[in-house]
Amino acid sequence: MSRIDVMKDILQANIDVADQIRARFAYDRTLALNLIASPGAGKTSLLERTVATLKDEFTIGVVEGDLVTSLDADRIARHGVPAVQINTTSGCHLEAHQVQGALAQLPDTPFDLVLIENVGNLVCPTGFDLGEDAKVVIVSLTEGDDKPLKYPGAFTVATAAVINKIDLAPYLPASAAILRKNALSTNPNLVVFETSCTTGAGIDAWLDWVRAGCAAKKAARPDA
Ligand SMILES: Nc1nc2c(ncn2[C@@H]2O[C@H](COP(=O)(O)OP(=O)(O)OP(=O)(O)O)[C@@H](O)[C@H]2O)c(=O)[nH]1
Ligand SMILES: [Mg+2]
Repeated sequence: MSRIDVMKDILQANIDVADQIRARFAYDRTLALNLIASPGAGKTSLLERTVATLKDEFTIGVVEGDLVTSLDADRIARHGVPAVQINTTSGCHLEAHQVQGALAQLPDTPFDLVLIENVGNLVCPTGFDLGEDAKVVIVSLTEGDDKPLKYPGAFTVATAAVINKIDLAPYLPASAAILRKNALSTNPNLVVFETSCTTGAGIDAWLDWVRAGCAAKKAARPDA
């Protein structure tokens, strides 16, 4: 068997499990978002902002992916929202069977919203379906405004892009406007947000998008 055949088998096996997750989320009418970003872009900070406000409106479960430690799950749990940490040891992305195992450890309740924080990496997570409704790419201004051009895959597969750390704009050569333009040149269908998880700027627009996604999922037929 060639290396390409092995990769195809791995990806197909992943899709089979992702389909099972998708079916469960469809049955429960759960909106699932898969957050992809470089290390330190602000994935957990955005999740903290999200659960802090939306936990009073929706039942939320969080799945955290990191090589080691439960630091991120601990940050979410401090908000009183259930979070399960996956440790991939050396794996650079989450796979569907890992997420399925983590979901089984969350409380046995139909969630309105499941948030999955992928391993910090703009490359490998893009190729693995986790049964989510949408991938969200987060890119911080500190990384430079050229990232959508250099790592187009993450922006191509995403439904939404969050440009984070805009509070640092005065100190950086990067421009949020150029980052937005580059993101949209890679994927014109992206919904783009500009946020600061530190000051809270732009977070309301992000939260409204998540609310709308939850409402759309609730209204969807289970087999849709
Ligand atoms: N100035 C500023 N700092 C931020 C912002 N968002 C996050 N940070 C800081 O950036 C650092 C990384 O944030 P995290 O939320 O841990 O990033 P992450 O993407 O979850 O990181 P990994 O899980 O390690 O990949 C922390 O020190 C945050 O406080 C922001 O909008 N502005
Ligand atoms: Mg994190």
